[in-house]
Amino acid sequence: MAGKPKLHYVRGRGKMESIRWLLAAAGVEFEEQFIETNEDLEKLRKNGQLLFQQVPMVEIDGMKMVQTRAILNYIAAKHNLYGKDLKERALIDMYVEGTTDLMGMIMSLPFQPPENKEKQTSLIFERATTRYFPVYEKVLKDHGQDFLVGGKFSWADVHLLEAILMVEEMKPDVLSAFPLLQAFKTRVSNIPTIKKFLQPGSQRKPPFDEKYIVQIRKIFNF
Ligand SMILES: N[C@@H](CCC(=O)N[C@@H](CS)C(=O)NCC(=O)O)C(=O)O
Repeated sequence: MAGKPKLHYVRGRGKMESIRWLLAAAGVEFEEQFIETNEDLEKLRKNGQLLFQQVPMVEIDGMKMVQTRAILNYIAAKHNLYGKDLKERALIDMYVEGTTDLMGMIMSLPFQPPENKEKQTSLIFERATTRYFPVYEKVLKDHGQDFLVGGKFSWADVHLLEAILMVEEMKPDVLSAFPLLQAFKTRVSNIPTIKKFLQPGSQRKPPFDEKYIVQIRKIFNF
């Protein structure tokens, strides 16, 4: 039997967090090897472990996978969270890319110059409530099903819940105009694997704090 996947990344959310979410949702236990210093990163690079000299890197099924999207695709397909046919997969891809764009705006916020932060924060709320969340609310309304695609729990649901919780950390009432997304959030949060991941002490990571941003800058040299 293959061992547990081993995740190589910093001790924070970043690009690895959606991978942690997806593995957790699939009920897969995983190990984490944290990169704490630039030397740790350089060691991985020098050992030829990182195809493009970047992390996330996940050791899984005898591979050393890099590129976040490739890793997520592999896990989703392997654990049957990627639709039943090409058209469902296309929908899942579109929904996931939307939530990825929204989460990308949030993830870049701590790295913005201070004078940009207020503007960027307003833009995040505007995009969440006028561009992204209305789409998912409408999808749920139009088909009347519990999950976004094919009436079955998929990667798109996992990713949307992750995005909702990220925006709610900044603005707790952000779902006030989206009743179906509120119900969706409760429903998906109560799926046993997800419920476990949402408990304190799980491998889910907190948002970056200022101290951590300094460390990240040192690790990646920027
Ligand atoms: N396309 C890659 C980008 C990965 C990436 O930008 N990783 C950053 C850390 S989050 C990194 O390793 N930066 C160092 C570098 O690019 O040299 C992915 O999605 O995984």
